[in-house]
Amino acid sequence: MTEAEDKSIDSASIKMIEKAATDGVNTAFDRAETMKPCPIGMVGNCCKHCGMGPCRVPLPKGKEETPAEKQKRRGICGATAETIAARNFIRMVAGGAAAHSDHGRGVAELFLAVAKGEAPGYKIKDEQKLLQLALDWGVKIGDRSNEEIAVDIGEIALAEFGKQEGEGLFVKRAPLKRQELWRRQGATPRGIDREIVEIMHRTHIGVDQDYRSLLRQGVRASLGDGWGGSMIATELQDILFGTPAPVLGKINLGVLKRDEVNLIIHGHEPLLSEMIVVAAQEPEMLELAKSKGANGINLAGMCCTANEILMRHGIPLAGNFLQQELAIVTGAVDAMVVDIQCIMQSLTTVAECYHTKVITTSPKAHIPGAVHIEFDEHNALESARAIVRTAIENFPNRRKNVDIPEEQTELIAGFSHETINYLLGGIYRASYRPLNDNIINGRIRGVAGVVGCNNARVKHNENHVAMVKELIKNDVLVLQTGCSAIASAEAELMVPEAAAKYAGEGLASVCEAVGIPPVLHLGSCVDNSRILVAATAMVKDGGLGDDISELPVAGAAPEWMSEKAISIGQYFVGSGVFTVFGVNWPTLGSDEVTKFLFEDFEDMYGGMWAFEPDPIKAAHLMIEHIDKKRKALGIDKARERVLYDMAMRREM
Ligand code: XCC
Ligand code: SF4
Repeated sequence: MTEAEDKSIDSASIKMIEKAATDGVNTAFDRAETMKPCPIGMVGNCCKHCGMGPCRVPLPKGKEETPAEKQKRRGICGATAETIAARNFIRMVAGGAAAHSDHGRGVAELFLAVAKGEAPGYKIKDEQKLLQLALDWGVKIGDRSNEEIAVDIGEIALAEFGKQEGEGLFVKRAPLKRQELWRRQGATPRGIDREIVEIMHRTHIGVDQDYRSLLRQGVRASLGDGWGGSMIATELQDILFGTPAPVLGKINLGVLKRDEVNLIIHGHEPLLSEMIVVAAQEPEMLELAKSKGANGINLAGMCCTANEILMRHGIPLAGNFLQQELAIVTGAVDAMVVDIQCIMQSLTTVAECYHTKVITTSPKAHIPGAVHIEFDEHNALESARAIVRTAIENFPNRRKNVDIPEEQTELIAGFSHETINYLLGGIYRASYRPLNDNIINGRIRGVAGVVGCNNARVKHNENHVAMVKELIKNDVLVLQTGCSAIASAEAELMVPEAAAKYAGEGLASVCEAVGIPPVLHLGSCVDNSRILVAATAMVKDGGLGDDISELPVAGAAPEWMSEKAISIGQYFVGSGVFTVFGVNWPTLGSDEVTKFLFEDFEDMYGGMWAFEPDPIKAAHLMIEHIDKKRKALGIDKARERVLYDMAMRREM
């Protein structure tokens, strides 16, 4: 195995890692080798919340630590390893919940501007979803126009962020039993911002110093993300830009074109990218491109923005988190436009070795060395045109070092909750009944959400693909978002043919009957809220218990790295889902905190965390949990019958 083959399982990426070495370019793959993690920080035991620190609390020397020894293992202020690990953990939740929610706030602001007619170029695309939300939130419909209704919805949505008292409005979407549990545990989120600020307060020196109460606030803030900020982002994006429906797309670095202007859109918010899609199709832009010697304008997405524009417009997807630098290494990217989140600062230095222009657009996210073209939502099309023009004008500057790997695969994306409902239930009676029935009769063993990032500490895409293959082989239907979805698509798991190739017989038979892949692409990271909605729909359809925690489902992020992933995992757990993370676990420095998250949480929330770096073993932890839930529901025997039938069929 070559050095590059050790870093990714994806052949396009391997080629570009090699090209980067030839071109003398330093990437995250190189930096991960030289940057050794701090062993105390890695397990969560380093605190720098005040100027007396950083305090690095070591792990206990042996198993038999005396009280006197334990007494000494503290920060200067007296904080124990438990307090420090819990504080660090929930600050990660706060960071992640803040990122998702501030994205949601941005969408709500645009939504309101569109409703008021202050954002030309945008309009409300999904009327049905608008009216549904109006019903959910008690907004008067009558004979009011969509815009009038949307003004009310936009204002209510924005107020959710700063609400001081009461419960988040989307809490009511959860199963009743779940809502009651949250109230009992003191975990029902109030205003989204409030829960995040409260984490920052409680984790300040000398405030909350009981890891149990710290972790409860972590749950609360994460629920404000999943059932708050992220859900607002997804709902309003769907109303504005259209609810995704299944679409055939292409993926991987091979989607870049040698003879066309390549413009990559990278980041998270679809606000700008929707307009770039429009601008890039304008005849004047095409003409300008031709005048510069290009045969067209090729848009491609990266990371979660890519998921958004793929789902809604079928725009090709160039890659996931660890492929962002590699895209530039092709030498064929004329501009990479970014907004917020998961954008490597090194993009501008990598770009120096080629001709690529890196364009930042968010007032919240600047990078030295990048061109800044601020996105003005009141004049969005003009901003988008300026960006497309910058890319076109840079096309003639391409250097000799262009090499685009040919790899690209197909995928079907766009499985929103609505399409799953419709596909499985049929046109006349959209419902989750067929999914529930197939779970009850055992053809589908359960459902897993496999989500999250790439992490340069492990081989790119390897854990995602290994875990997903193992799950579908065992008849578990897999729902995906984010960079994890991209990894599976690059491995050709998101096409209907994958069912016959990789899925167990039960799952394959359902996929073939409905015509869906065994691995469904549900969108970007804020769209993990779609998984919560889907899980709730399964509960409401009946036959699988009264709460999400009774469903035969599990979650995972086998290559997680971002704080957003921790917030997502925490709201999965807080919603009653068993969730296993790979790579490393940030509280291993405190046995008590880890045990609390991995074991005690199950009694409190019905869902709990687990850590397992081996993706196959992790998949089996999920399957075991699914089987445990099947047994509790009394549907474990059905599956044995299905398997028996299949064995008999094979013998015939
Ligand atoms: Fe970022 Fe959303 Fe993680 Fe990918 S999966 S690395 S968070 S782009 Ni959200
Ligand atoms: Fe050290 Fe306490 Fe300050 Fe943290 S808050 S750096 S543990 S003194």
